[in-house]
Amino acid sequence: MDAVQFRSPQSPPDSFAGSLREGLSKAPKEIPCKYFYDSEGSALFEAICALPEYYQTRTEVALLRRHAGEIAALIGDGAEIVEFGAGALRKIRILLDALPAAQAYLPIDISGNYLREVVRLLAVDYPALALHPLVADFTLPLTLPARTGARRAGFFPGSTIGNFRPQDALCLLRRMREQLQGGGLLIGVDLVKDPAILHAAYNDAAGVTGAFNKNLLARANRELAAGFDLDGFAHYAPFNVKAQRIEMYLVSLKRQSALIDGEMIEFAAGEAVHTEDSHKYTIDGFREMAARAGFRPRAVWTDDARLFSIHWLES
Ligand code: AVJ
Repeated sequence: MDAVQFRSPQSPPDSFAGSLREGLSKAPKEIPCKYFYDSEGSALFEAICALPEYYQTRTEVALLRRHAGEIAALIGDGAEIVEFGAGALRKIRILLDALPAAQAYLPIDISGNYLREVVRLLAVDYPALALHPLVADFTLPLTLPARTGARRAGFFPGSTIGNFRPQDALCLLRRMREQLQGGGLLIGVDLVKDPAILHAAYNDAAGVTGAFNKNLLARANRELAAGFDLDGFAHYAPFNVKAQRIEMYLVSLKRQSALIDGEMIEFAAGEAVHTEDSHKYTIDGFREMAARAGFRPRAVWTDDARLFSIHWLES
């Protein structure tokens, strides 16, 4: 008889334990990148954002600051801002400071704890703003409450769109367009550039990105007592020129095994676990994709070195 039916009940596939078991049972092995962001992982990501090699955050923040007035004029007064994945408060604050007449802020995030903190901090500085946090995975279909503001505008900074394969990114943009109920989307998109710059950004000298990648294993040890030997894995993040994306892997340096959610997972020496894709776009390539998703690409802002872009897409 199949041994499966005698195994203890397993965790649901949408939990960390269930996803990990499922992803590590595949060939090739993978772990969904959304599991990077527990509190340790979020702190490591904050550290990445401050790295000299990681140009993205500081470039996007500078663009938001420089063009905040123009962006605010496009969004208009009395708007309701929907943020897909409540990221760094720094960015939404730039937007809100430029939009004194904004009516409401709806951050959508999988972490209820993080959302509570966001709301607590913003309530102090923006007393006139209605705050409607939504604990949800915005990558899954979800119905937003009916619009209360004069209009709705979406905010999706940080080039999180790069984590999705182009086909999935297209679907996600389509869905966001529906959720925005006629409103526009302000979205940050990392650009294709010299591969050496990209490579350095994901292979920093201080090893913070490696620690961020390995946090998936550390998290499995903390939450699931998986027993991973962190030194038994290498961080590997090459730029795939043809697919225009950084690919991140954890490579097993030896033959080893780990117990995940009741299942013994074997790793061969040299076997890779795919942990993240970070797609890069040209400005025109991204505008084309947005148009295919039903948006009308309008303004786009970029820095002199063309490292990063922010797009305003109308419905
Ligand atoms: C948050 C998805 C934009 O792809 O650059 C940073 C995550 N991974 N270093 C990115 C990340 C490794 C980041 N995003």
